[in-house]
Amino acid sequence: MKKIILILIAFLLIISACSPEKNDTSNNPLQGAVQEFKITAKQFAFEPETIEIHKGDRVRLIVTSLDLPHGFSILEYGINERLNPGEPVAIEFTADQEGEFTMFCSLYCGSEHSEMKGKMIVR
Ligand SMILES: [Cu+2]
Repeated sequence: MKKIILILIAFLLIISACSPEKNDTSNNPLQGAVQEFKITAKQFAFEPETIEIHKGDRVRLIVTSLDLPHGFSILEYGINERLNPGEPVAIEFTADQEGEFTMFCSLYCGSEHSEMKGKMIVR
């Protein structure tokens, strides 16, 4: 019985010794920084078209439509917002998945709606 308690205590010590390390990386100014991007949407493009961030970054996108209602979506991040013209929408998330993700208009806005895309690169 005592052995089990000792093992449990050892286990807890290992866990508590590991978790401060995790906190350290998230406090690392190079890794956990907030990256803010101002993105505009209009028929039929986003500007900038490509954004690059680092895995672990806290990201704030401020997206504004300049003409008609558009949508702004990044499926893999569960993002889908409606953009009313002239009303900035703030979208915040942590870049926890690495790769290249399509950001696209999710609200029909005209003949080239399906071409209205951009790219988010998370390294
Ligand atoms: Cu559209």
